Amino acid sequence: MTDLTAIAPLLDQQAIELPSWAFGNSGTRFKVFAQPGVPRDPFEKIADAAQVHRVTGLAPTVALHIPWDKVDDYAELHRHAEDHGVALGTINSNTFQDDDYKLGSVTHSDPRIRQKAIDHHYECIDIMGETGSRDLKIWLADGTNYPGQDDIRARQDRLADSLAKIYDRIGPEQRLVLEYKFFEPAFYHTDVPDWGTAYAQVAALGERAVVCLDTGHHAPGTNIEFIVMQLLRLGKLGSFDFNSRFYADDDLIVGAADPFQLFRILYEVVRGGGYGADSGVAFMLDQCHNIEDKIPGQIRSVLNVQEMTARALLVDGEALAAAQAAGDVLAANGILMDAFYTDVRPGLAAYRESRGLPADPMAAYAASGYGSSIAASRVGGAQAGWGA
Ligand code: AOS
Ligand code: ZN
Ligand code: ZN
Repeated sequence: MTDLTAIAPLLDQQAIELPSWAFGNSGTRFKVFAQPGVPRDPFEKIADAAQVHRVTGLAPTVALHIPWDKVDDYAELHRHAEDHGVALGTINSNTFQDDDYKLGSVTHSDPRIRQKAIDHHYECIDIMGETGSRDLKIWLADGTNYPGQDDIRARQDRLADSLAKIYDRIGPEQRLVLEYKFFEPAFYHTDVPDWGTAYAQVAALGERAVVCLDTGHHAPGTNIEFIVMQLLRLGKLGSFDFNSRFYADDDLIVGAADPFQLFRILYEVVRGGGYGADSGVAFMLDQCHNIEDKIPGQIRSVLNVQEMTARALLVDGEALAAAQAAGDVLAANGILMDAFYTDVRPGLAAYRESRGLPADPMAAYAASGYGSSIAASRVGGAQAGWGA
């Protein structure tokens, strides 16, 4: 068994935010499969998310989505989260489900519609004040489907103008986090398609504007760890939306499709100072569990991140630097691969027990009976809102 004692203090700092929408019914454009026991409101979503934290110690916060998680009293939701041993995290805005936004939201040519989208973000910032959230995450569906449909440069200028108005309202302890995505729902161009555009837009805003990297939002074959390195180097990597994919924005369990890619990403995070409580880089999941059970799906996800983080923390940095300096290509590659191939699972089980957590969180959740109790007591669970 690989002894993880040396990296245990770093493992203690791991925190992975869960998306509230992962607990609701979800699916694809073809079918939403209803599951028994899914939450009927944001309170129940938080109760479910708290189960993930209870058995893993890894997921102390829950991201909300407005309006899917709209409630009358956010202070009450805040207290409810605390009572369940978790806190409310990132607030995600939504400008993609209103007829007015068919041709764009903050980039729309009509100032009335732009203002409506900006006002929605102001509402989100007000909510952040009540929930104690630090981050406003903006993902935009804005884009066009056909060449010539709109002036793509003018849209970029309108985007900058709208973001500046939103950023003006962001409090001194808060951050605006801009997420990029190269396609979908728009298929010719999107207004924030890549890290470079996101970087250019947030750099123009100021220090408290940063980029969110969703691992499913790149063209196949993209070297995502290079982007991680570059954004960290520029001081603009604000957060991750972790998930995995085989084809497009599949939103499958992180680490399921390509564990090696997750390792390479986490290695660059660790190497670039993006890991740890004070790094300013927030780890989040952005996933949907369309066919598998949702709470165990989230448990498996945070454990996958923990496993790959442990492997990344095991890379022998000194030996790697020496091999790199010596130009020893195979030795350098071998050092990285040694860490990747290390089975950290027994060591992590021992680590968990040393922290009063179950050695096997999946088994502990299954044994808890929580899944059958919610299946019996909740009728008419809510849809996640959209196959995010
Ligand atoms: C959309 O593809 C993005 O991944 C968003 O981050 C997210 O899924 C959505 O905003 C849900 O809030
Ligand atoms: Zn995302
Ligand atoms: Zn996505």
